Amino acid sequence: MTFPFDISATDGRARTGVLKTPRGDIRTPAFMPVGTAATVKALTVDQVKQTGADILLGNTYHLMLRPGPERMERLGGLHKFMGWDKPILTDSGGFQVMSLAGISKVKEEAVTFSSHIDGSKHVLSPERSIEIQADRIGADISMQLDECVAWPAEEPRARSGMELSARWAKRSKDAFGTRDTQALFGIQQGSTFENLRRESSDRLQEIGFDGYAIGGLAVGEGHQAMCEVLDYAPQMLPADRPRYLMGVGKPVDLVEAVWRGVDMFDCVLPTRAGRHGQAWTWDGPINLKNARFAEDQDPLAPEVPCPASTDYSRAYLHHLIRADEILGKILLSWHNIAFFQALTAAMRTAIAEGRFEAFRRDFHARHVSNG
Ligand code: PRF
Repeated sequence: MTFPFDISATDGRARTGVLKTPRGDIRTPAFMPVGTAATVKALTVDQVKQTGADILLGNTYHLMLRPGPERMERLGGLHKFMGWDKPILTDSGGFQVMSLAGISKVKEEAVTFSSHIDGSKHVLSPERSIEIQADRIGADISMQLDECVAWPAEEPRARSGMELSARWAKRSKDAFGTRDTQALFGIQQGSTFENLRRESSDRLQEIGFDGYAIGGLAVGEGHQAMCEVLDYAPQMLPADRPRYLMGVGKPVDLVEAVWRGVDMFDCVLPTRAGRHGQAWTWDGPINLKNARFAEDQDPLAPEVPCPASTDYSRAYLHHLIRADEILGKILLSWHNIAFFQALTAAMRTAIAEGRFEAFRRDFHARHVSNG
């Protein structure tokens, strides 16, 4: 049994629908706030819920190092541990090993790495990643272990990463088996090579997954090059299953990816930017640290429903950020997550009403021209 995915409307390549899970519906296009270490940084789960988020992302890499998978299981799994009863998707760990761990080594059997916390050595195989995600953490959606090749890559290197990811896809699926209440997504790789993306998606579909992710993008290639890959990559994946673009992105990246047929996203941008004083709005990003806000009594962005936007002045937020007050980080993280949820909600409505092309044009005129 796979999670039903009901696409209620399409508009060009853009789609809107609902991915139904036992822990609740995920409305697509969906943005998943990142809860790396069993918390969406600076926010309570109740605050995250108030932004309209249907699903969170957790990270195998961080949780296996701390508090550790076996302890997590003894504590009843991640949902109970962090007090979030809606769906959770976990990333498989390989990408975080590449970007965070000390010395790491990728071999056919597994990836070996040293912890960025205490230098201790760890081994992560496709089978162990599935065990941690599905059995110890209790993720609703698990991701296969993959190898994300750094950009830029020559074709032979991009091919070897794609082929290893395809072999790990099969091992991940065999380890996962078939489950009634949990899903497994495969991950397309292949860097910026269309032939490799094609071969990757063919091999994934032969194995069969509940959903399909596009990995290996937003790794330095830039918005233009990413859009060129998205001109073909989503179309290679099954139309009747959710498509998830991993680790993306800025609001304009989301709009352009939805335009090209992507359904799901995750990114640290809203929370990370919030902690650094950056607020994302319909008129583009603004940095509250800027001296021009010191005596600005206007609300931050009255269209975004959250306390930072409606209850306080820009001058107050400027002061909090300048003074490095913890409330500034909380309010701006909350605001940014609320804006990303407002953005995906607006895209869902525009697609349902058959006016996504106009929405995209207006978004560029208002948001991107200010970005
Ligand atoms: N693979 C996995 N997680 C990821 C990525 C990937 O390629 C990316 C790339 N943007 C972000 N997170 N497993």
